[in-house]
Amino acid sequence: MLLSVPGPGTSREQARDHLGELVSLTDTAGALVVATVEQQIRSPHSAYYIGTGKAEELRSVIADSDASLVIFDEDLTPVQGQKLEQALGVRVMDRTELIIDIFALRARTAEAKTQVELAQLQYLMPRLTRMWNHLSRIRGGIGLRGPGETQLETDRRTIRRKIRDLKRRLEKVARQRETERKGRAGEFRVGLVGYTNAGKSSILAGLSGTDLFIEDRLFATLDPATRAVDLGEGFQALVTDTVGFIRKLPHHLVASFGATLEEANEADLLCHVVDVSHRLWEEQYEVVEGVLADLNFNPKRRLIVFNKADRLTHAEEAALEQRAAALLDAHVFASTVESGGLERLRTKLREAIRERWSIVALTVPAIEGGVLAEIYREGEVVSREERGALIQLTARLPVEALGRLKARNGVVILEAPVATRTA
Ligand SMILES: Nc1nc2c(ncn2[C@@H]2O[C@H](COP(=O)(O)OP(=O)(O)OP(=O)(O)O)[C@@H](O)[C@H]2O)c(=O)[nH]1
Ligand SMILES: [Mg+2]
Repeated sequence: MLLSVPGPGTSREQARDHLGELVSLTDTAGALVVATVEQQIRSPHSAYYIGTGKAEELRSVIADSDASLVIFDEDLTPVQGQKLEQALGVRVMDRTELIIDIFALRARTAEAKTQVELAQLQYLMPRLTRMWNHLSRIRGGIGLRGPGETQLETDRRTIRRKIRDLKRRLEKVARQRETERKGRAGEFRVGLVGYTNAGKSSILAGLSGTDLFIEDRLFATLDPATRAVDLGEGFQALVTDTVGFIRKLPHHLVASFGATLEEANEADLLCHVVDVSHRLWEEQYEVVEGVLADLNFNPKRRLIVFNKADRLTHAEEAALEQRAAALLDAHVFASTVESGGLERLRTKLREAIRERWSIVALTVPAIEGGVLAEIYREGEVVSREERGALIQLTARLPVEALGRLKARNGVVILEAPVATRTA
């Protein structure tokens, strides 16, 4: 049974869509929905979150529908969860637990599994007492007391140690990723972020012509996937697909997945993919922007991709075009199902590359091995000529690198940068 508790100021339409999202989350987790209950409240009740009267009513819905699990579309404190379970006589899950559960089901790679396990343990920590109550109830003996404080303490210590281990493992993976990224410094990198089910993986599959796991369900992707994409006209980019976001995304998960998202943060261009055919796309857009802000994302360039544009009429697209003009970032319409639906995106990506690279002629003292190495690492050397103690180069370099090189000993940049394309 699902219980949604829209807060004040939630419109009917919004409340219905939020409940719809909870139904698909539940379906993704593999549970069957037998009843849904909606309860508007002004502020959460400290014991049950909902009022005592409502809890009574829920008991009868549970009995009528034969529900064995109540899923709450909010986060419950450990105490609220415990009290509700006692009052309702069935297992109660809150939104965070449900989402973490889906992630656990979906995790395939070692890294994703580690990230999910960390989130699970952090969620479990303050709820240990409740878990123990479950166990003692199952044992069911009269007068059986809960586990002694010592047992609980031992468990807490074990979990704390496990959490530390997992964090250490993830830090190691993060360092490896960083090394990999450094090796790709010369390439143009694009990160795809967005609400779950917006079509990020479909876009990467469409751009790269490779297969990716795509599904009309939530959280199809947990691991970042990077593909080389040929953008035409001699342009190339490395595009990374990432885990999707959702409303009220558990902060444990955001924290654990921070390292994989770092890939998108350091990209040369961050594409925020929006399912523009969704009634609540604006809310979803804000949710994603909120998570990015929480993660301290600070992308060099940004582009909003209005995906699933095939579902819009021309009039709707024109109206949106006007609204989009008010947004701060550049935007583009896209569709992964229409033929040619990604052409405008490809053009935008080529433009972004053009803006980033400059071709320059420069001289570097031959003894400045470090500077030369930097030029080779960051850019592409088109020609090289040794003139005594000086080396004359023509190179294609990122604009940011030019600024840095200018400040180096003996480096002279002979020509004003000319915007150009990569060969
Ligand atoms: N009509 C239409 N459907 C699309 C489009 N792009 C993707 N879809 C569908 O939207 C659903 C989700 O696509 P995915 O590519 O898995 O979305 P995602 O953003 O990667 O989702 P997560 O990995 O769950 O975050 C799939 O059923 C796709 O077939 C589009 O341009 N038009
Ligand atoms: Mg995906």
